[in-house]
Amino acid sequence: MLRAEGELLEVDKEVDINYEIGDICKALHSQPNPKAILFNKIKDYSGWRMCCNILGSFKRVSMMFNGAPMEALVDYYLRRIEKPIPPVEVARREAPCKEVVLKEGELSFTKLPIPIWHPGDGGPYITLGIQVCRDPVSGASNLAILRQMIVGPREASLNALPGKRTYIFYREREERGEPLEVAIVIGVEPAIQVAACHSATSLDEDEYAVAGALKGEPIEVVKCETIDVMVPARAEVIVEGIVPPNERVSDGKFGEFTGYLSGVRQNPKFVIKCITHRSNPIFQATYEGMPPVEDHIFKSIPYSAAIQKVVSSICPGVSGVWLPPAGGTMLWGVVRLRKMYPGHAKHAMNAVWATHIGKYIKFLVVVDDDVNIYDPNAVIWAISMRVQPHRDLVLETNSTSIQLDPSASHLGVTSKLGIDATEKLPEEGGPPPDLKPTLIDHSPSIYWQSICKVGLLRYLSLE
Ligand SMILES: Cc1cc2nc3c(=O)[nH]c(=O)nc-3n(C[C@H](O)[C@H](O)[C@H](O)COP(=O)(O)O)c2cc1C
Ligand SMILES: [Mn+2]
Repeated sequence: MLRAEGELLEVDKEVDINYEIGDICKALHSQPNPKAILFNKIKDYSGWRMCCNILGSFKRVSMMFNGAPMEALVDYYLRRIEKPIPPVEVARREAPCKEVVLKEGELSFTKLPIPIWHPGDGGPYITLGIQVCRDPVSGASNLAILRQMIVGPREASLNALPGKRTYIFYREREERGEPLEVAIVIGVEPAIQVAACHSATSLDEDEYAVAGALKGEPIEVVKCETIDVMVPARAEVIVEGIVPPNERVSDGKFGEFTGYLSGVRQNPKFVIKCITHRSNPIFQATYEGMPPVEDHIFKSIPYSAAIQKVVSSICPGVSGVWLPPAGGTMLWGVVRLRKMYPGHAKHAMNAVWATHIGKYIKFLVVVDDDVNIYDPNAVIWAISMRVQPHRDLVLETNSTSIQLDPSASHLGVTSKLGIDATEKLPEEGGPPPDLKPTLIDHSPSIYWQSICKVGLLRYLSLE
């Protein structure tokens, strides 16, 4: 499909997983609308191919949603996930991900083409593994994308940040002295990749059902060989394993989604129990680094949607939330509001900051509903023309941060700025009605009405 749409670069030149793929991907990202890339020949890994940047443009993300324009994707996502479609189990022999099952003596991460991405990284990193585990109570499958550094032939770190579901499940097991069973799934269809960044509202929400809803049909899943976890039958590679309690390994440095190398941290340890893969496997990976790259682009849809869903239910008038990729899809947020009462924009800010993903937003801008929240020019216009800094800023200190904010003086702690860029009511200190300038409005003009009716080119007899 990507090939037919001209969205795929196919590379036959042999490439090295150590730094070369990283450098190529970095260069790819400096091009406008970077394509997906497929490496057909990988040094020392004959029989393997590698794909990167599959969902690294909004055009390709929108292919999942019938080609909807970027501005409509969050609403499409929310509409699709309203009707979860549970997965269906298939037999082992029908699961392409089990075409090859490695033997005990072969169980090593060195069997897989895992790149070293940036100079300065602490080791090879799996950057687009989907980590699947289960809620011990309901059995619901949980998906996540967590970077993993290879620290030994059978060992890798697991970087589940505090508050993530994977972290909660691991800590629950750890307190009981038990391991968490985790499968790393590599090479998945877009619906699964996006569902792995879904913010479930409860621990028993099955994220395969979210992936099914996004796809419009059930995801086929199959039992693992050695652990009680279900994995997508059509995946390219499965690494089954456990994360034992009370063990930590050094993880880092790594060129992160902030554009900075992160420091070394102690993270839980993943240990391999089994590896299976297709007979002609494609290893999927993604380049992390200076925004915007694939991580920021596709994640903006489920993250913005998660906040919008909760906020629109507790604050009236909120019709859009957008986390732009340039802010790391986390540190900068924009809210579109139809203002109804004094202080409404601040109500909206507090609602956003109260959500699971929204609590990480450091700069939060609220605009009126005549502003396109997806257009940075429009947002800068609103801030420029509708804000009085002494009146319209909210500063919060000692608040929650992403752990990786390179500006923070304490890990996980940040101050936050809310910018109320809505037009102010008189009660909010806005201009009194007799002084209030009005926006240029063409609608009373007969010419404007004709242009809108037939379109500019037709109006000019150019079409
Ligand atoms: C490419 C990529 C890498 C990510 N790496 C991490 C990571 O290392 N740690 C983390 O906590 N979240 C990471 N995330 C975000 C999580 O995948 C996301 O928040 C997910 O919903 C967490 O799932 P969970 O709450 O089920 O654990 C990453 C996202 C993407 C797209
Ligand atoms: Mn999840």
